[in-house]
Formats: sequence, C-alpha cells, structure tokens
Amino acid sequence: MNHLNNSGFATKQIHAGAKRDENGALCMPIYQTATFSFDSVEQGGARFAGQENGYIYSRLSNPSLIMLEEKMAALEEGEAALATASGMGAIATALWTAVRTGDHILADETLYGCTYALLNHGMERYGVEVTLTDLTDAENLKKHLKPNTKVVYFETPCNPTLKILDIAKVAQVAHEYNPAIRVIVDNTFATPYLTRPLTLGADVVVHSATKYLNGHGDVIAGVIIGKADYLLECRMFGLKDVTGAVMAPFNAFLMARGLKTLDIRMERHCSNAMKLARFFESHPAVAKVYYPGLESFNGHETAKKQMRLFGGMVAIELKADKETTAKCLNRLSLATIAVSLGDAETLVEHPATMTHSTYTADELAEAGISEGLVRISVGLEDPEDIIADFREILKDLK
Ligand code: 3LM
Repeated sequence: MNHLNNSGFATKQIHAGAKRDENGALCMPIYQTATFSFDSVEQGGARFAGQENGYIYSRLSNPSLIMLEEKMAALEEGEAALATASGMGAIATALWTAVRTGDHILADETLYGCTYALLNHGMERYGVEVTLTDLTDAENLKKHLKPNTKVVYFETPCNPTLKILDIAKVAQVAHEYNPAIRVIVDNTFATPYLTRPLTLGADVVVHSATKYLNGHGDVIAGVIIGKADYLLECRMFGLKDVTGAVMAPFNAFLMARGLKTLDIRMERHCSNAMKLARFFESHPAVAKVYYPGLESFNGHETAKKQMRLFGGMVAIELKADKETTAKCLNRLSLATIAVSLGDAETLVEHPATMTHSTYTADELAEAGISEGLVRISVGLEDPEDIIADFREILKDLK
C-alpha cells in the first residue's frame, strides 16, 4: 500500500493511492464497470476462493475505489479503508459488522439525526441494545459500560452543537474496561486534517465524505477506516451482504479530486469560521455562540489538545423565538438555507426542524439542541461578505 509514511499531509492527499496508469493518466481513471472478465472458469474460481488476487465484481471492489481507499487510509493513518455510497452507508456498515443480536452499543447522545435514528429506533428492532448518554463525563461513560458492550460510538465536534469529546480519554476508559470494545468516531466535522482519531486510541473512523472530504457539494459518499482485518469483514460482510452501500466509481473520482485540496480548504473554512464566531460573540442579538475555537466554549481546552484548528462549523442561539429566527434567516442573501455542510458555499440550517427532526422535544433538550439554535457551515467566500450578510439580518434584533 502506498502510504507515503514519511510525507506530509498535503503530499499524501495528492499522491497516496495514486498508481502509474499504463497510459500515463495523471488523474485517477474511472473504472466504470460492474464486473470484471476472467481468463478462464478456473481463474474465476480461484478469485472467488481467495486463492488469487484480482477483481471480481464492483460490489466487492473496483480499482477507482481502491485508489481512494488507500488515500483515505493514509490520511487517517489507518491500516485500511472502505469507500461507501454515503455517510449513513459507512455508519450502518461499520456498526452491523461490529455487533449482533444481544450486543450493546454505548453512544453519545448528541449525534447527527439519522445516526440517532439508526441507533435509537433502528438497531433495537434487531435485538441490539443501545444506550445514549453524555460521554464527555468519564464517570458516566464508565457507569454505562457492560460486559456485552461491543461498540462505543461518538462524533467530535458533535452535530449540531459542536460539543467536543476527548477521544484519547474515551478510548482509554473503554479499553481499560474491555480492550475488545471498538471505539468508533465519526470524524466528519473535523476531517483528518484537523484530527486523526486512530492516532489517539480510537479503533475505527467513519465519515460522511459528502462534506469536507469531497468539499464541493456534488457527491453523497462515505468511508470507514481502521484495522485491516475488521475492514475486510466490513467489505466482505457488512457492505457485500448487509448494506450493499457501494460507492460509484465516478463518485470516487470526484472525491479523490476534492481531497487534493482538503488542507487548503480547511485552513480557509477554519479562519472564516473563527472570524464569524468572533463577530457573533460581540453581537447583542446573539445569546450564545458555539464554536470550539472560542475561549468561552466548554470544550475549548480539549479541542486545543486534539484539533489542529477549530473547524468550519459555527452554531448560534438568537435572542428570538422560532418564528422571528426563521424570518430573520429568510432574509440572508449570500448564505444559502440548506442542510449538509463542508461546501464552498455558506449553508445555514435550523437543526430542530431539519437535520435533527428525528429527535423528540425531550431528546432535543437532552442533546442540548434548543429551538432557537441555528447551524452555519461557514463557506469559502470572503469573510467580510459572510459577516456583512449576517450583520444585515441581525440589525433589527436586540
Ligand atoms: C447534515 N449530515 O446536514 P450522508 N455523520 C455526520 C453527518 O453530519 C451526516 C452523516 C453522518 C447532514 C446531512 S441532513 C438530511 C443532511 C456527522 C450528514 C450522514 O449519508 O453522507 O448524508 O452522511 O448535518
């Protein structure tokens, strides 16, 4: 595997996984094929039996995806990676590979809405026990670990409140209890440019690659990174037989293209977000600013420890009710009202009615998601223009 172990992040994001193509193509060729031909029945048989390396069928693997997977393994410093059709495809594949009926998953209570739905309403249908609680508190984490706990699952920064979990601490507590527990981190918000959970003790990383990894808002994609034996099980059971959530070769091409500029984009997302957060901090209409880079933010010290920069996501609570908040956001002229994140365009959404609408009112309160919370994916536009857009809509609020 082309890991470029001694190279820097920028070199890896461009070169890792790249193969010298027989025609000398600089960019990754798109192997737009469902199946692969064998020289003989015997050769086909040997590939199915695992006695010969080589491609069989694109639900199992495809050269375009392999190149991308090698790149992602290098960036996250993992042994292996598996590309999937979406972030939810990655999460479902990773979880269904790790647990079976009777097992227990312990997860943080602040999660992306569909992950929450899968854990809270989905997996329990199949006899998997799930506990959702606050994992920032190590004592609380310890209290909820059980002999049948197979997975500890969390995001950091969390969607949408940017809550920060101490990856090294959670991994240490979970592994002290039982080294076989898989600590799975959703690294979508941070990306490997800011945080590499595997180097901090986590076992598995999952991503919605739809976001910063691809970065251009034109692909739904996911990826799982971790140990080679577990990733092989994810490929040959979780993905092949359970979810079937296979990434299309064209999407692998687009994602590899996006990844070449990940570090540059993240630098700009982070510096724009910091400027916008400081603007909100000093604005009288804003009751609270959620940004890991602010000294006043609860998780700031942990964020400093495990993040290179503080990310491109900011959330605010306006001193306004739900209706006034909506009216106010509808007047944005540069920023777009949309879910998703990590794109060049600044995107603004209302978690309680959009991304986190799978939570009940009580669940929203427990996860710290108020009705007035507004989430902003700070884009790559000139920071002065983004700030001017918000200054204009906030000017009549007190
Ligand atoms: C969103 N989030 O707007 P896909 N993990 C995290 C995520 O934020 C997401 C996923 C996994 C949003 C999507 S809401 C309808 C739009 C931390 C997605 C799932 O399957 O690639 O969408 O990833 O917060």
